[in-house]
Amino acid sequence: LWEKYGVGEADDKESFQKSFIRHVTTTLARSVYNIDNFSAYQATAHTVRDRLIKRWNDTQQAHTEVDPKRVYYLSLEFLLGRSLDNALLNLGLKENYGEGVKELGFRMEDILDEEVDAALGNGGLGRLAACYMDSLATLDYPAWGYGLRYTYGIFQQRLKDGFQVELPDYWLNFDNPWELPRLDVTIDVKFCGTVNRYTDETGKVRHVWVNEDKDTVQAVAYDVPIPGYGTKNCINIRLWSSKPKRKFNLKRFNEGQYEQAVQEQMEAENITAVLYPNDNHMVGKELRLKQQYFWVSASLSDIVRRFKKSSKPWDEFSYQVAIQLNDTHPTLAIVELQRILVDLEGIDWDEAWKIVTNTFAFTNHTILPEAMERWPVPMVQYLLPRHMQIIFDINLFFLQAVERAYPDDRELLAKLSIIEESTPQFVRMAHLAIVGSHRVNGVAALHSELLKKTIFKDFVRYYGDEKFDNKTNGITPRRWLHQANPKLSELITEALGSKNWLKNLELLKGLKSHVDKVDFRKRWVTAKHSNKVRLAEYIKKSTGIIVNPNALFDVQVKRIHEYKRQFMNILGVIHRYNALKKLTSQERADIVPRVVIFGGKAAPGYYIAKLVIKLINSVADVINNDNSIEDTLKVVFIPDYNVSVAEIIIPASDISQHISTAGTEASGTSNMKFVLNGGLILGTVDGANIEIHEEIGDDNIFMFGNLADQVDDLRHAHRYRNIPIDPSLQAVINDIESGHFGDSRIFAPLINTITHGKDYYLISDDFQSYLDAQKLVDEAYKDKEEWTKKSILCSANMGKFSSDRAIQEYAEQIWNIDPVPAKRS
Ligand code: 26M
Repeated sequence: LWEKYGVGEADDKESFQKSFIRHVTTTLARSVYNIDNFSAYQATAHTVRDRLIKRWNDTQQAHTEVDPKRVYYLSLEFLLGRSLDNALLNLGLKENYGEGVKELGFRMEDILDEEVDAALGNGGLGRLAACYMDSLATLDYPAWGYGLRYTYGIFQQRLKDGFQVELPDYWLNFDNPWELPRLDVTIDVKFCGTVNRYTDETGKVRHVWVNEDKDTVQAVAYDVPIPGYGTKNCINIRLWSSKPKRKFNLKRFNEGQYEQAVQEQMEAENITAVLYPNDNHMVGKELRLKQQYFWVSASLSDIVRRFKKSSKPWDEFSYQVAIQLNDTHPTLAIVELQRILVDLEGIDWDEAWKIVTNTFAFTNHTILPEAMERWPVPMVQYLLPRHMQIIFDINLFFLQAVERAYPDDRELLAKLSIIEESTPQFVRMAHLAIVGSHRVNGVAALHSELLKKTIFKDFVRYYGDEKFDNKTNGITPRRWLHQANPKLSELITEALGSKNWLKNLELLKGLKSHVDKVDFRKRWVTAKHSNKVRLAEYIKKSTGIIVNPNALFDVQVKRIHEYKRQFMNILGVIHRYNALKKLTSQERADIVPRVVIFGGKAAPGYYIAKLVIKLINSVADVINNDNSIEDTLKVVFIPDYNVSVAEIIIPASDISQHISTAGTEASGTSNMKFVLNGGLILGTVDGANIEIHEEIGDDNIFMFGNLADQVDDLRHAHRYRNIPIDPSLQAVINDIESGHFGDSRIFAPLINTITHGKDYYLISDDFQSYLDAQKLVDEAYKDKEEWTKKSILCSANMGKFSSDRAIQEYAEQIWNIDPVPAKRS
């Protein structure tokens, strides 16, 4: 049939052009004599979409035939970025289609640049989910993503007088070719109501949850196809959008209360309106809890419906279904499945609980106490009365088992309890997630160890440590090297003799034998240089600042957070500036010029993080306009850091900073992206930095600072003893306080975090060793040939950090799933 109707098969230039013109004239209803870049983008996107749908159908058909165990990745965030370039490359269409648009008078780069990012995530956790979907598709695993289709993604960042201002990200303003609305897949989701007890025909006590129509909302599915690289497989992310079940309150309308008549409708639509912009920080908003249940309920009913189609008995559920919880955000899924099995299917509690725990596994992404999800019991009780009962029962049976194992340890019961016995009580979502899962993992070796030694220590004591393991994060080399850095990708392919490295990143090891070839190094440097020119142009366009592509590009781009210590970075910049000013012109001639580049969003309510942005911009203003230092230092804050900006910044970096206080950054994933692109890193002994160090060796990374096991003692000392501030740091603080960077009063709360606070993130303790490490960077960069060798060895040793490796570990060790390749029809 596909052949007969000529839908979405052919890959050649002519078929592309035919389809392009058809979409311009029909889908867009435009004249072919009047196509702007945006229309060209839409027509190209729709042409690619046709091909995606074909593969997507073939993949679903293969899954239906085999009916394998499937994995469901539940994530409130999928930070996909743009899709067109990625789809063209993964499908192998880029060359032919590039020729095709060229003949029609367009440049593919301009077309690609028309796409808005799908920014349905905050940062690391959301982007990780996107990389994992790419790997699941590439490795042919039968997998689904489930998430929410937010009307507004992460806010857009502008700068005004150096301060961050937030603009809404209304990304669906124009048509979105990367989603397939499934108006036929709708699911009712209940809220509030009451629970009735009854005795069923077998004499068993059962519960039924009933509510009013006005408290039910409808979930509508929107499917986002995710193509694998070098495979026919194309998997699906199902995003739910909320809409009212009861269309309109006619009674209210007839009473003349128009506003009230539409209010219910608006409240329903509100549920998926906006992505919460907090990263590594919990906010206890009721609407956020409603989002979580709405999403979990719709997803589980979809999953259960699919399972029921195969008519297998319930005790085979966990042999057909694996559900991965991306942090605690979907933890209610555990309760919801238990409710479905017990209340709706009439399965005995214990049997149901076995099915539930064998189905779920939980990934923790942070150890920061302020990020731990806790929900007030009265709030859960009001919105989800039956779930609250079930949580209490889960907790009771769990604590009874603990009590049997440790009859004399009453403190242990309080520590392990899912319920925090405060006023009001709280539900501890991480505890619920651990109790309801068969496996719990951290995202880098150190992080997973710290979980076992600190916040989950008591659970390790009870369950033993087999339940807790590590799955070090990974990134997709398709987007983060092949797509973002085409020049380097081409050079690597040529040197290795094939593109196989894109599916087996360990093959990059083959680059090692090229390190000593002068010509290869020259081409490596040329690729890096052209990326730096591209970034310099972007900086000029987005900030007006002119930077020298021959300078050392020093980059820190990530969410702005105290634990990530952008503050320490800018304090170090001030130190450097003051040192440069003291030099004579002759001495300055020996200095390697530096461009220090920042980027990242602060949560709108995070006052201190916003002050850090202001300080960076104030310091940049002074330094960039001081001719006396003769362009040896420039400071840039690139606004609105997002996935597509990252794709320009990362390949252009010489050194990037990953300088979190030891023990606070669970993994970090941009560190992997930088090194894969031949950028060196300056980092603390934290997260995945440690494993990157192990892989690339001492000579190719700059590590500094106190270790995680020293942090507690240092914090204790800051709290209870008078620790003098590091003298170099004090000098920098004095400089800010003297008004050198504008009215210092606005920075007082920020400076206080070090001087009058407890220096919780240990900037003073690490400052000297940070400056020392920076000095080593300056020295090393002077020897260009040696630096280039380091750069090559960095990429060459990054095989481990492919998301393919990570996904294979999850698939084999946690999910127990096998690949199901789609057949070509
Ligand atoms: C929670 C409650 C209410 C509103 C928002 C949240 C919330 C949202 C995102 C909490 C945490 C969120 O993300 C955490 C995160 O991104 N963690 C990062 O995960 C990466 C992938 O594993 C790691 O590499 C980073 O180190 C870690 O900070």
